[in-house]
Amino acid sequence: MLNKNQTLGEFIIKNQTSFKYSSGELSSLINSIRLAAKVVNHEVNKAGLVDIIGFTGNENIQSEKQQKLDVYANEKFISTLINRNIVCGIASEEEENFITINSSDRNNQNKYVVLIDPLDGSSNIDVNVSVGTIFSIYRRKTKIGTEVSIDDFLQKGRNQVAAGYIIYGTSTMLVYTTGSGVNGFTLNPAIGTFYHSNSSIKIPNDGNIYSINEGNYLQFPEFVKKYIKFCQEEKDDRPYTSRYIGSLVSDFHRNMIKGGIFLYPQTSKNPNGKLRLLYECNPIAFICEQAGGVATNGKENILDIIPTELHMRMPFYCGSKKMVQQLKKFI
Ligand code: P6P
Repeated sequence: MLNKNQTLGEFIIKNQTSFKYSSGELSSLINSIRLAAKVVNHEVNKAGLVDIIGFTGNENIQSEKQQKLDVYANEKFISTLINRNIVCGIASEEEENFITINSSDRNNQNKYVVLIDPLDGSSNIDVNVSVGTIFSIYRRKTKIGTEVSIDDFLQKGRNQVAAGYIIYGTSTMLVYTTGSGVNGFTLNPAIGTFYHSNSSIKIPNDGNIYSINEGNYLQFPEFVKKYIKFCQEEKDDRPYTSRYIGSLVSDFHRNMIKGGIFLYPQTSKNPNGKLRLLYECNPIAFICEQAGGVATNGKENILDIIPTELHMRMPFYCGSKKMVQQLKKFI
């Protein structure tokens, strides 16, 4: 039952006992993400007014031009997580290697690692289009009190204990799951509080929106070209509508609410796809599946893929179950 007067903090406390690992740590971890989200939101919303837009002149490890807000968001989320001393390791799109947080200290009982895309869709920052933060949380695999290792991060998406995103759009929303459904919280900027605005979000089983960067059409695999033509045919429930923002969180969020499919296939520029498995595909796939949708790389369920590298990329197709099933018929 949706109680729009319920704050995110109250929701976390109320649902903590239902979470099988309920030790309070995950709750305070989600709370620290909530705090960082407010801080980043404040900067995103005034980016046009201060000298924080534009390029830093540096490149991140993806050799993508790093925008100042990327760096700011990365620093904010990492420092908040470290200051709260809740996690034993962090991996970020903006950091070449994972960060360990005094995990070799035998007194460090922290058992979670976080993987994060601190500001996804950053190419949209300068043109005032919505961007987002994506996070993924796992329990460490290595023994508590020992050094965190890469194995703690290279876990398949099925192992996630929680995942979510913040969308800095016409309103700022935090959407997340701990494996018992998907809930959305909208920020009231006047008082800096997230309120429960969407309860147990379910993605429509079918839809008529397809989201893909058709500029890459000539480079797509044949099955994707056939599917796009299927979407454009005039027949029964088609042509579908094409909607593409170029910000994964925004494109996915719209499709989850209205029904639709998001596609980022492999291209000649990105032969393994552009999106990163660990901190873009897996968290979005976990949320999608929890909302009743499907996420695949064209061959297998995204959540079953065993990662081999921290920043590995993956072709990504996710959304309404019937639309993904229709796509698969062309493979
Ligand atoms: P393209 C943003 O840079 C991002 O990582 C995702 O948020 C988005 O879905 C995709 O890349 C857009 O890529 O090649 O269409 O600009």
